[in-house]
Amino acid sequence: MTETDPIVEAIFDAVAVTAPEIRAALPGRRVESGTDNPSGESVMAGDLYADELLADALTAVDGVGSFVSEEREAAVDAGGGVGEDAYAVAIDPLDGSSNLRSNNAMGTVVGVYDAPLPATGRDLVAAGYVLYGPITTMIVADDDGVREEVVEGDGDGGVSRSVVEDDLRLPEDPLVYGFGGRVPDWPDDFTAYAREIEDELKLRYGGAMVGDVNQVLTYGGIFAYPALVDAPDGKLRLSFEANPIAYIVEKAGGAASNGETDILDVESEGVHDRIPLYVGNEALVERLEDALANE
Ligand code: AHM
Ligand code: MG
Repeated sequence: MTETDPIVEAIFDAVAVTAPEIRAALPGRRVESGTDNPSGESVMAGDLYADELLADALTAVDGVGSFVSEEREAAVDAGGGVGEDAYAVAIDPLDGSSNLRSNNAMGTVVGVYDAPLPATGRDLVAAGYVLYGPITTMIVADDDGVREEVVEGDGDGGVSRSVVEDDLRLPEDPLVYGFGGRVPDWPDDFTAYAREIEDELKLRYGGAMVGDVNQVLTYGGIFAYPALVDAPDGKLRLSFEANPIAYIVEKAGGAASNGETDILDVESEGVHDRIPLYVGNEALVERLEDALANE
């Protein structure tokens, strides 16, 4: 598929239209909703609001066959079989929503699959994310490459999408790293790798994958949410987080691994499966794989 795929364009139009509305609704939704999601995590009011808005917007798009969300147990049938002519859209509505309380970055992650979920990352035809930073930006990746757009609401329910970078590539000389979890929970081999990296790169960790990966896309480097001693599958979800981010970073010339193999090749058993994620400049990801293989 290419950037001219009208269904993919309509999907990202719909995501962009929700962005100013989600942003405007956040100030009143910085509290826990009182419910847990299918991954057993506490859901913020902002997560629920974003999920509902995105579900309505995306199931209304012709060519979206199903809507699958990190916040929902089951897929929403949008009235079309998923395949070549209708896609499954997988959404993390508000990635990094624990940052709501501290007012730091967060975003919306989008994966467009041409197969029903669970699927592999090879079934992605496009992926992207909205980043709620000081500016609302949207990254869109497809077969043609990776673009960065600025999304602005017109105050009347419409939005403009302005491309500010039409061929985003990871810089060759990496500058930054960000690793999730607590050091005592990391396996020794990953800790040894991290010790090397912290002498070479600058720590930039904000606690929202979209924000931290956006720094890697901008400056070069590596982001990881590693396998943990007591949680070998890490924290991030394959369908909603790891696959879309892997697709984007690989289209930008980087690499993405679960520690052993390309994330995009990993078979998914259930839509809420977790997976360790190591993503960034190819040389850094290869070194990581070597470090984990030498345990
Ligand atoms: P979420 O989708 O429920 O917000 O969880 C995923 C987030 C990622 O954005 C981020 O990389 C990670 O959780 C941060 O976790 P931690 O607070 O353990 O560093
Ligand atoms: Mg998330």
